[in-house]
Amino acid sequence: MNPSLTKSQQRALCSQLGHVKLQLLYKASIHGFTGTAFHQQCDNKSPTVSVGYNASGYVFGGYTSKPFNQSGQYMQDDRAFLFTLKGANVLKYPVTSSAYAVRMMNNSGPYFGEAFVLVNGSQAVAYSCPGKYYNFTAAEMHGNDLQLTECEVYQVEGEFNDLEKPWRTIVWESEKRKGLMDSIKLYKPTHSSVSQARVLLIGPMGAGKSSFFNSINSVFRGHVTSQAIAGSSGTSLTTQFRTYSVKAGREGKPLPIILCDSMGLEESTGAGLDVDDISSILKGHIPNSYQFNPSAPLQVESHGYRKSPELKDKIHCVVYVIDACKVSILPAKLEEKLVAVRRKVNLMGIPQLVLLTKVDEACPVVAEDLRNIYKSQYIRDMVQEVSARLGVPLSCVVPVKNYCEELELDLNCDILLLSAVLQMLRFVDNYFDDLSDRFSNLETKE
Ligand SMILES: Nc1nc2c(ncn2[C@@H]2O[C@H](COP(=O)(O)OP(=O)(O)OP(=O)(O)O)[C@@H](O)[C@H]2O)c(=O)[nH]1
Ligand SMILES: [Mg+2]
Repeated sequence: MNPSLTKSQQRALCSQLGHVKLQLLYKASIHGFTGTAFHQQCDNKSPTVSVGYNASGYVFGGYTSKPFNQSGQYMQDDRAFLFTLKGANVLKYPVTSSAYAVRMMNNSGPYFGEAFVLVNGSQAVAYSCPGKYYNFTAAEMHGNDLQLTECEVYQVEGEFNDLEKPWRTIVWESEKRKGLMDSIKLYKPTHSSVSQARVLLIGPMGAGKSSFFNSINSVFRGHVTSQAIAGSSGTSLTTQFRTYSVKAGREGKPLPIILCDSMGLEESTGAGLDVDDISSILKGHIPNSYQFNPSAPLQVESHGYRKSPELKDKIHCVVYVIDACKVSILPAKLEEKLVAVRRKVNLMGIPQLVLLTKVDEACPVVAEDLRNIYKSQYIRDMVQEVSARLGVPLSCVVPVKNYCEELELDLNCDILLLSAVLQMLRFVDNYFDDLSDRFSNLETKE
């Protein structure tokens, strides 16, 4: 039985209910547009979301936390609401007299107050009469088209139908953190002319690029620091190209990795980081502290343009930083920009990975305990979606939580952050390996 709600519609509804999952119980086109069929599939099930579809393209329905039955009684439900879906948005019409939220009628489908019924009187129709006890506009909710092409009821499943078995294994112990830190400290690029790997962070504004550098810096400093300015504003907060070297401790040596922070990508053309500037960064032409100007990308004759960059100035790995909460609502224009960037990066043979940030905001189970990250079905779905949207393999997506409000370090947070850095360094190795392969191929040809 296939749900008619698309993944993004399901996600939109779930986000109203606290990141849960929907399980299809009843589908009228299969079980029948009758009260009997509906009750057979749905009685005693709760909470539920009932959804009607009409030929005018409207998707609308109601939520109740109470189980269905056939008693003819009203059920009190403070949480009940009716809704209509507008793209990825849910317009909600909450119950106005909660004592009459749902009525348990045996000859009909889901019956909300006296205002809205799906499969009314065992027919493929909806009943709609705004007022008792829900307020909505019929035109807005279903376009006044009451003929149903489909009706479905989903059970809302709680968080802890989450995965029993994690989909990636990770050890959450302090030796693991130490091991990761040591591997990073001891890392050496395989190319002798380069002492530090250069990793470029690209992504929509506010995705957490600057925070990622701050977080890595914090882990090695031993306490939370915020050297790069992070936060939120209407436009990108970072307006300069900054190359940050991370030090192993306050007086320590610089680590063999440089994180390059860039301005955020924006949807509209002429705003945010320019795709031409990205090319110049990748090739190593853009100097540290360069002030981005979205309306005029850096030119060969511009001040500070590095004319003959060496291998150490080029980017060795590109990291797309994406906010886990915004994956499913990534604007098409932004997705296009990212895909265009990816094409350029691919052509230049630079390895790339996706850093999925804000996993704590995206999933409450993960917020509660970061160790649930690889058990959360929701995060897994996000990883799959971002992988499909940007066209990168699943194994190239790494979820992290940046430090943003805490003052003290947290072991689990560190382990995820450090694992991400190690993954970046492995990708940098691929870059140099590929480079020497190409070089030796050239030599044999000559
Ligand atoms: N909860 C949570 N908040 C985060 C995380 N990462 C970043 N933030 C917050 O998101 C906001 C934006 O983060 P920044 O690091 O400034 O984002 P940016 O990508 O550098 O943004 P621009 O420079 O404006 O393009 C800040 O308020 C951060 O505290 C995270 O993993 N979890
Ligand atoms: Mg920034």
